[in-house]
Amino acid sequence: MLCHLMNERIVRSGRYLKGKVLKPSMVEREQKMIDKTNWQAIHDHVVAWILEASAELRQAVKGHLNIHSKSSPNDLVTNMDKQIEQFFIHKVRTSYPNHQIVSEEGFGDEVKTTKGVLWLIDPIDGTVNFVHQKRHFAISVGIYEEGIGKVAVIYDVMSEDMYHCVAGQGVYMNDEKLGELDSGELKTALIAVNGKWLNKNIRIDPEIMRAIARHARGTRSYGTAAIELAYVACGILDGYVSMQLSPWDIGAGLILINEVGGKTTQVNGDPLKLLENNTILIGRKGVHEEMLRYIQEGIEAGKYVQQK
Ligand code: 2AM
Ligand code: CA
Repeated sequence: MLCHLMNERIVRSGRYLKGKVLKPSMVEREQKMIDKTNWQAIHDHVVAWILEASAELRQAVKGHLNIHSKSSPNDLVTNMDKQIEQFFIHKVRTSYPNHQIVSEEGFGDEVKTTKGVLWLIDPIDGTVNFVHQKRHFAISVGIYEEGIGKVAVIYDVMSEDMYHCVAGQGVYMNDEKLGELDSGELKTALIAVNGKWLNKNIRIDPEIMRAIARHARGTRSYGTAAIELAYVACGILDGYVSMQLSPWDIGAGLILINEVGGKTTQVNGDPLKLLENNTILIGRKGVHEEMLRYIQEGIEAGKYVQQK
């Protein structure tokens, strides 16, 4: 408390620190050093934990997996989803006991607000790929403070590619720093979309999705939202649309995309809600607007789009 009061005085007066007279710029620097959470240190912890966990997963795909279905036969969970989630939760609770955790398999906290520091963890994003293909699955960790993205790490476990950032310092694919995303056009864009949204389904009139697919250069489907979002952030894809994703599927990817200047909304253009299931419309500028226009035209023509 004393430190907090002193900091306030330093910032207000711009003059005093430890008895010395400081210039305002020096005061700002000192202020940052005193009371800023060290996001770089947290990022480095996450990277170390992910590398440890991914070694376990690469071993696990060589052996027997214990597989169960959850809400439907396509919604799978394995012993490894649970084991890796518990590993992360133990690490976070030990190192950062005041932080909140939302995670897919339910070992995290009952989180009602985005106050404080919030971790969104998916121990295996793309569990169906993990089970069937033994590749194309990721660990996804996104960290927010007061609802604002701070650290993101997405790790493609089998290719060993890491997409990561500390907010404000740029996105990296492994050691390579990525630039801001340029604006683009749908006719030269590759869009990720799951085939199920192009066929009859309860959430969106497939004609709307087909219009987007028809006007794009091509469509792709990878079966893991985290990797698809990372691909948009680094320009391997130009857009992504999905009618149902959970907070842990998108927590890290949204931070990466925002960091490189991409657009992130629900499919009707509304802002995303961090603690709820969302529809997702993601893209570089230009491409996002064109996809949104096809969706809005469909809605105006009376076609159905279900937001929940
Ligand atoms: P998961 O593998 O962690 O479950 C597959 O298209 C993508 O959608 C994956 O990222 C998958 O995450 C996610 N997914 C699958 N079923 C889902 C559901 N019922 N709700 C939200 N996301 C889902
Ligand atoms: Ca998962």
